[in-house]
Amino acid sequence: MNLSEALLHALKAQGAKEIFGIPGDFVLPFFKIIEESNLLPLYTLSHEPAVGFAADAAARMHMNLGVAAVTYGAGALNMVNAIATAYAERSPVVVISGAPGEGESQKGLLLHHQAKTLSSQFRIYSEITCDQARLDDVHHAPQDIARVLCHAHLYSQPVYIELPRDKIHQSCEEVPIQRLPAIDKEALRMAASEIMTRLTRAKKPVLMICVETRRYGLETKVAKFARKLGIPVVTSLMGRGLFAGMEPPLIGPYLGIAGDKKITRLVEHSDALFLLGIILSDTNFGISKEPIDLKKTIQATRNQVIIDYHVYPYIPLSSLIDELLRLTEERNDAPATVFPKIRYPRNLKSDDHPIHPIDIATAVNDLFDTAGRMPIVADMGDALFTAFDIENTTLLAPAYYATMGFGIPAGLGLQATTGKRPLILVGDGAFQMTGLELGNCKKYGWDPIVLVFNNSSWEMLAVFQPGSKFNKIDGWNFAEIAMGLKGVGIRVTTRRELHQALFQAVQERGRFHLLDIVIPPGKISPTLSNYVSGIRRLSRNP
Ligand code: TPW
Ligand code: MG
Repeated sequence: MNLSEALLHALKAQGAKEIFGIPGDFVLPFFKIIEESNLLPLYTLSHEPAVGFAADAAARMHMNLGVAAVTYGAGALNMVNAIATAYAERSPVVVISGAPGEGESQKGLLLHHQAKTLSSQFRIYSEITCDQARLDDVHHAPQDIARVLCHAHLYSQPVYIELPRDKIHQSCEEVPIQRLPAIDKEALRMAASEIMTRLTRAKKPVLMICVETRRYGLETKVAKFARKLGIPVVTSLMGRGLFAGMEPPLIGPYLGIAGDKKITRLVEHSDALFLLGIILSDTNFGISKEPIDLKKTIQATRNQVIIDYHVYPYIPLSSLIDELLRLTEERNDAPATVFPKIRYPRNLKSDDHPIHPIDIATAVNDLFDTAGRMPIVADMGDALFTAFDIENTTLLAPAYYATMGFGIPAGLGLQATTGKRPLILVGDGAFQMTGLELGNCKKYGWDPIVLVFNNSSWEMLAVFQPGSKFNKIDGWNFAEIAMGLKGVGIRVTTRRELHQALFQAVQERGRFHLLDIVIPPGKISPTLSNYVSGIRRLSRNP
């Protein structure tokens, strides 16, 4: 076995399902081995940010490793923002970058794609990955690969593997499996029983779940735990989409000042708020009506538990949930909290009225009622906020790191790894960044339905800062672009046209459908409007 095969076998054994990539001379031989070994399918895209976003989406969907393979310098450095997204939002993407071989670096010449020094790229990636390995010693490579893959799982974050091109064919031992560090069982029992005591003594306990609950594949177990205790469950803003299809015991998303008032009160008045798998970000907690004193919450995040001013430093989330379930084994389900159901808009009027963002949510809810729910990918901008008026379904979005350009490539990654047809919500500004990736659909048989919120504006910025001319962008004809990319493109300007085009899109499989939805200037979703006015109010009275 050579080094490349050893790496591919290890990726597959540890849960990778496919590789996204763009080749270059430093990785050409590695790509040849990927293709000829047939170990993992290879999907090539057009621009490296998309490679990173697609691999991130695949990791988020199947709750396991995503893989992004690129060339040195121009390729890898082009993917930095996408991997920073995965780092910030805890998505275990394995970055494999080709690199110059040992001999090449000793000729005294600068090598093409070299920015500063030959190790600059390694250092840049050290900032946005949780572990790194340069495979320049084939005897050591199996342990190095084992270690970084173990850490990708442990921290649920990206790792970086640099593959010097002179080592690609060298023979190599099989990669062992590195086990996770042993857990202190006594500490685990103590942490779980403290949490149980706090929750069962509280008058108003609330469980708030966030993305890590999904990253570690714990949604079903956590739902069972909540049912046993009868605790109401809410998601954080980032956690929107969790518990999709498992309605009870989920109440809805906590959006503080911008969301459902009853949920806001429930969370902010809880005497035992259990934050599970949460990312303590401003998007999750910066919009509280009454500030949440995090010191008084119970926090189980990734690999540690914090409770009442003390920390249990190494308690993996999955072990904690198993232990909590064990403590509730004897119990029957407790009565669930009765809570008014959130009403999502339905029955779009089929008339000649121009389309507002809420109409898009309404049309999608109507569609889901007849055709079933689809997984959604939302880009940054009002597309994301509009998703909060759509029934709960699997949702991928960069809701904390908030990068634009995620939507289209993440949708492709979702379909590549699950085979499911995604619904992609994307602003015109975000589409301008990565929308051309739709041109790769034909090659792989992907057929997402894409809803472009075409408001000729960087509207979210315009809402924060009205009056600036630079937030106007030219209204492109995205329907025509779609045709050029071998998909179906339809421009819609009225509610009737929106309804018709959406129902038509869902009926035709095999090609992507893009609805170029013209939105009048200044029309935004209720959630974005509440969010911005909430932030304004908070900044006036901090
Ligand atoms: C990679 C900053 C946040 S929101 C926004 C910008 C430029 C406007 C989005 O425009 P779009 O959607 O897509 O038309 P909408 O609904 O607001 O009209 N560069 C990157 N990411 C971010 N977040 C920005 C800039 C930004
Ligand atoms: Mg826009």
